[in-house]
Amino acid sequence: MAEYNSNGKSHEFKAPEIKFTKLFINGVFVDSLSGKTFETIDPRNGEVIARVSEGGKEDVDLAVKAARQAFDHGKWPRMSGYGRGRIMMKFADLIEQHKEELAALDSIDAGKLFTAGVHNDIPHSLNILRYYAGAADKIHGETLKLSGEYQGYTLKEPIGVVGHIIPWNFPTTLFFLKVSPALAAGCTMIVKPAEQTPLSALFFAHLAKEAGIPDGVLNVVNGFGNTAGAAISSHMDVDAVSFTGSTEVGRLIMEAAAKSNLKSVSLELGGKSPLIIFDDADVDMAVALASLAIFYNKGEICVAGSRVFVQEGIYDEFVKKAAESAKKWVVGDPLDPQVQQGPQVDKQQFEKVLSYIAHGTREGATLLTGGKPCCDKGYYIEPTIFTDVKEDMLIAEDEIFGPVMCLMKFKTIEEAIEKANATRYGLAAGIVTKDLNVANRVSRSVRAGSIWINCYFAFDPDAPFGGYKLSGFGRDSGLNGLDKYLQVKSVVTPLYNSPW
Ligand code: TXE
Repeated sequence: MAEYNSNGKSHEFKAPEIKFTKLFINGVFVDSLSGKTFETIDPRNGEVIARVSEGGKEDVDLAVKAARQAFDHGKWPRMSGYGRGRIMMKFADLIEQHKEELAALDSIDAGKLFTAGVHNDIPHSLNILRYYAGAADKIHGETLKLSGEYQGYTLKEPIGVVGHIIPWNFPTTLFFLKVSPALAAGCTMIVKPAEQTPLSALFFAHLAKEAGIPDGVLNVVNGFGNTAGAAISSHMDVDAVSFTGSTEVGRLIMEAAAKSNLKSVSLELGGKSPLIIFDDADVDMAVALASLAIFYNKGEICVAGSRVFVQEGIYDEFVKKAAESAKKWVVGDPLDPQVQQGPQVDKQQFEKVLSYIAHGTREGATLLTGGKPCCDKGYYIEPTIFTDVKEDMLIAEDEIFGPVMCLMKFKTIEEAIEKANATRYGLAAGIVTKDLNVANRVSRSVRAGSIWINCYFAFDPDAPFGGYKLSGFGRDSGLNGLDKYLQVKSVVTPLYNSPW
């Protein structure tokens, strides 16, 4: 229980009651056909929160059948875009009414800060849902002049039944980043949340029904990756898969798509994003930005600024202040509004991060601060900073997905660009400078899908988001985010008399 300050009023906030634990198929909550369930664990203490129905291949089959029926014969794809948009707006209003309860669900399931849920994740998700609700009646093709005796036009049609496979680090935002454009396009869908965070998606499914989204349009099947997830990516009747997760699983999904029905695939995968800080930066501001870029959400962010390059003129001052900032960073119960960092999502991620920290020390990097588990129980890790990091060290190459900053020094802009690009990933990058020429040059030279200049995590529903290189392909967010849920059809007709 914690104090939560809402609109200037302080009140006690309790961990939420768990209302939904079954699969959501064709508009009803059902047990899995096998009757199996799995535990979802509270990373604050390692205790079981609830047992959740475990979907397998046969449940995915049922959900896909419901989605197929809703797509082929239901009203959602045939309704006007305006009509879909109105229902989506209502869906958003209902979520807003439950935002504290929903934020708390992600807090206990994923270790995410309750205040961040209420002030960032949920408002951002609502913006995304409302943005696409507004776009639903603006999906149109082009008029084609064509050559000779013909004219034509293109139609944009929903791609069909979509599978969304989502990870645990942003269970709410990623749900809406995938589901909203697919709903706007007129698709029907099956969502598989991550096994670590099955709870909030079920609540969203319940509210979707209350908003008037027809049965079969939005199905949620919880379960494990190699069973439920694999059943979606290899399904013959799923037309597209949108995935966010690890690069390894991204490869498996492409392979399954290739071996089944060549479904369309979009992948948003890992990252090792550079944050490049130039000599002219305000050091205090740069330290605040760099701390946020790696410690926010305990570093469990695909765009985390995990490689921080600092120009030599301010390097020593930056190192000193970054260490001070990390030591003051408050780690603890994510329901407590004073806390800045909760626990890693589960034991596996906790151990993975600690093993990278141990490896960094063995590789010869200097552990400036942090590096240890903290708090009496649960999966908490101290905000950690390494200096003397070399580009070919594992901690500089791999996505650690934890609160671990790797600090490196550079001399020239050319060197910064080269080092920033010396990674197999390409999801995001940050630049801190007052010099517009430097910012322009670096932003055009770094091979990454999002560039933030003098800011970080500046997400917006209108800004496309996705990766270069092993960070994947396809874009979420923005009007580009609709493309993967649409087919383009050309319709051609003779201009004058038909030659046939
Ligand atoms: O990811 P997985 P994990 C990175 C991060 C993290 C690492 C491992 O570095 O430490 O990946 O995390 C489903 N077919 N990211 O193991 O396995 C799975 O059930 C179909 C970055 O949790 O990729 C879950 O729903 N689906 C990332 C989803 O894939 C499968 C966010 C993601 O899990 C499957 C998360 C299969 N064979 C982790 N196997 C980001 N880009 O933000 C698993 N899944």
